[in-house]
Amino acid sequence: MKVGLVGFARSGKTTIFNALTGMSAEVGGFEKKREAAIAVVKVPDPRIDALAEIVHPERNKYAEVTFLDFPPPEERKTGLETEALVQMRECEALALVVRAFADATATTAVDPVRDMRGFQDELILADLAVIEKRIERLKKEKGKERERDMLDRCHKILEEEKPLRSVSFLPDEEGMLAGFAFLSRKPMLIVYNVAESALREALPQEVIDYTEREKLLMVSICGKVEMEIAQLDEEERVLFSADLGLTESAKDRFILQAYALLNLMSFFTAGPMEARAWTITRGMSAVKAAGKIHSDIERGFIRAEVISYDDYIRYRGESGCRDAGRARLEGKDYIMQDGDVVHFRFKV
Ligand SMILES: Nc1nc2c(ncn2[C@@H]2O[C@H](COP(=O)(O)OP(=O)(O)O)[C@@H](O)[C@H]2O)c(=O)[nH]1
Ligand SMILES: [Mg+2]
Repeated sequence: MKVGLVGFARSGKTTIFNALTGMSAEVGGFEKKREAAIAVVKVPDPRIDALAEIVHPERNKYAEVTFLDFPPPEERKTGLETEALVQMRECEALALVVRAFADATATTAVDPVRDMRGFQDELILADLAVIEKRIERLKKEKGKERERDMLDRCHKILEEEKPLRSVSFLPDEEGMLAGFAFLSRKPMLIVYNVAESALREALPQEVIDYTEREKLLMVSICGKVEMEIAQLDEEERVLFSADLGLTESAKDRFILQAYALLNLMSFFTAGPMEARAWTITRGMSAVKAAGKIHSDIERGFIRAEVISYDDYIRYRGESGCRDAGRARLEGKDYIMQDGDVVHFRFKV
């Protein structure tokens, strides 16, 4: 999963990036770079460790999230940078960092709702530009009425200052839309970057109202504190976090919300080689899930041997589950459940 950290300059993107990844990219810098910094983190999942205790695999493989930290737009220039736009379109989700802490060097007062709206507008403008260019093109081409109609409809929605995320499309439109990778259509998580002094305070009502109205999920993080925590060693981290009343790290909370936002879940494979988590969308069928591992397995799919996670742990692995009658054979259309431990049978 690829998540882009976006937002206005000095909202704390790089600080949050460091908090989430344990990196130490330069904070407060006005990077000359135009491309995003990239880091990959493992998705913490204690279920993998529990499976490994039973099968003793050679290695554990966790799911991964790639974070991109976007540089601020060039000063005096409006709009998003072309280079950044290309990378943003490749992200599966955006995390909009909004500043809710006072900053002596900031040129504007703290106003998260203004910033959320403002950035949303940037995304809408970027999408409008793409649509207008494409519509011009299509005027010179014959046919493609379906695409024309769809783009006209998108144009209208955006002109009303609404993101494409807020409306639903027909399945064949979804197919046409995919190639455009519209930014305002991407799932977006709000990262509310609070001041250390406000860690225990309730969120302002207007922020709650706005995110509810726009149906946006939000995590509240104090970037500065979380970055310091992420850079401590394990033992100090536990002590320091407990002191502040933080039970889960920013990374854990963020990833949980990102999974919810993208409607994701994990299934597992466990054997002598590895215990491994695979991330899929909820509601996916067994045959499609098999394709996540390898297209050959999807093509030659015969059946899936499925054990629910709880049973796997209770009966200490596969043979125990078989003896207890807890190992199931499922067909192509079986809907995968979170935590399923699976063996796919397939012909080559
Ligand atoms: N007080 C406070 N300052 C922060 C917090 N997060 C970031 N900052 C400061 O805000 C400034 C901009 O942060 P940076 O991460 O570089 O923002 P970016 O431009 O969005 O990447 C830096 O001086 C940070 O130290 C926070 O949670 N609390
Ligand atoms: Mg930065």
